[in-house]
Amino acid sequence: MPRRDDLQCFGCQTMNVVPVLLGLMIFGLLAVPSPAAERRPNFLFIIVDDQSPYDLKIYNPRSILNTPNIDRLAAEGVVFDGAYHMGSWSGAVCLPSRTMIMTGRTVWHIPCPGKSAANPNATNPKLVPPDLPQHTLPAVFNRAGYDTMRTCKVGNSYEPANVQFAVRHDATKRGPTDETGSAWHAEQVLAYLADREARADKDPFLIYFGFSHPHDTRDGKPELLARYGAVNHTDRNSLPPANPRQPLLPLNYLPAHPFDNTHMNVRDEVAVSGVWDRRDERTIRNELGREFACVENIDIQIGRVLRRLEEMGELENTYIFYTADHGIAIGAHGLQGKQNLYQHTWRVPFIVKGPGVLAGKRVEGNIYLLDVLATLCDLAGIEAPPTNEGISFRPVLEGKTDRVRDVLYGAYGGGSKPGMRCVKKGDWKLIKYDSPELGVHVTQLFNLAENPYEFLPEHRAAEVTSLTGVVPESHQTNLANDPRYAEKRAEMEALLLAEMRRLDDPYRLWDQPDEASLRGEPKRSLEENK
Ligand SMILES: [Ca+2]
Ligand SMILES: [Ca+2]
Repeated sequence: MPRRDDLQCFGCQTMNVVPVLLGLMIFGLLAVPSPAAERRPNFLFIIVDDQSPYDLKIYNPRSILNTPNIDRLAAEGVVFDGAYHMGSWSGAVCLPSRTMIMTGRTVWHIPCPGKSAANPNATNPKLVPPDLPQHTLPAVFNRAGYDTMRTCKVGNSYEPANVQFAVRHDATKRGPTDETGSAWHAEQVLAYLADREARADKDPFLIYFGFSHPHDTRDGKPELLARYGAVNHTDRNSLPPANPRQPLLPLNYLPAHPFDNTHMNVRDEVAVSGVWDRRDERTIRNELGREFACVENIDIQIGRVLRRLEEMGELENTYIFYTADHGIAIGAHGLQGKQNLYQHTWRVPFIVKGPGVLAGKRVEGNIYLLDVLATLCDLAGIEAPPTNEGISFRPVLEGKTDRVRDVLYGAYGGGSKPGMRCVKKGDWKLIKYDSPELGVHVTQLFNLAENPYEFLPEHRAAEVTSLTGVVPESHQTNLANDPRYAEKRAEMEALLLAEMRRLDDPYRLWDQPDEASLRGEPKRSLEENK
């Protein structure tokens, strides 16, 4: 790059000869500081359906799941230990989770499709802006000149955003073959990239690369099932065969959840093909084998797309995100589904690799999936939309800070209301379960540094430890009613209430002040709280 005074001098001397041509040349030199800045970055946002971070070796060293491509992304990028979805007011946890990703808004500030009143705030225009569709991920990136493309499962997401992707190939693919399974989603992306190459399309792209698996039904490909000793079990009247190649039970496995968590009869807990209401060792280990077979296939498909980007010369200029819409239990805490707030389900896997992103870095982050929109905008040099409530975690990706917030809030209210709430700060986490209708009033307090698997007293039972091989220490338990932690519990209870107020949670729990009575209004009846 010539020095500025050289340019001025060069311009003075030659201006009389070919002024227009040289003027343009000089302008060009000044306007383009470096070749790298000419190209805007691409985005490949990979999202899988229902995956616990503990499936993956990067989060659980004892996992036998083989994911070389995801591991490579982790080695070349930033791995988040503190990535969460904010929650759900529906048994279909996908729905609010994916709506939060598309809108960058918090869980009580997003629309709720159809006639469902699952989110009581959904019809309040002050809390859920009517013009929200024009401020969603595809709308914002379309306006900024990006080519937007998506493939994903159908349903349980925010359709007014989905329809705005310029190219869209959605289908629910949970079968055991390439045409009916995860390979289909990869084929859509590969065909899109081939088409761009044929047209020599140089616009930057945003590809939303969604998979339908490992959400049930977890029908794996035969060769991958064999690796994990699993079968696509369909007979409700028999148990799947035991096989030593199957993944071990989760460390926090229980044969049943110790109490009614307000939604024990939800589909995921009683009707998933292959598991149903069973929690025996053979059923759970086989189902984990199926889960792993499905995830390994996803990893293979991701590898195909990454290789293609490399061949096209686009890989180095592409930010790659890997995550899931929420976690899943599959035997942990005696649960099967995604309708709870334990770490295996509230947390999500989250990896980012790309230009300027630190390599091989591990961070807490304390991010929500709803921060993705703000972050993508920040990385693309686009202003986040006015409706956005997320925080860009670009400073975390670039090593400028380790986290974007200190307090995390989670909600689950898809069953009996109000349902479950949790709050986390540092090592401490409070979970509360409330249903006046069911007579459920339970509080759990965990120190996650000492008890990362959220062991309960039931995890110490002989019939459990004989299966898991783990005997939790006496302090690795629910500390909510331990007088030594009364002060900590009070602090966490206050934090939870503050978060519920801040986020317009329309409910209050049994031992929280009733906002209406504080205002001198009559206390809400049970019926109104439902
Ligand atoms: Ca899901
Ligand atoms: Ca284009």
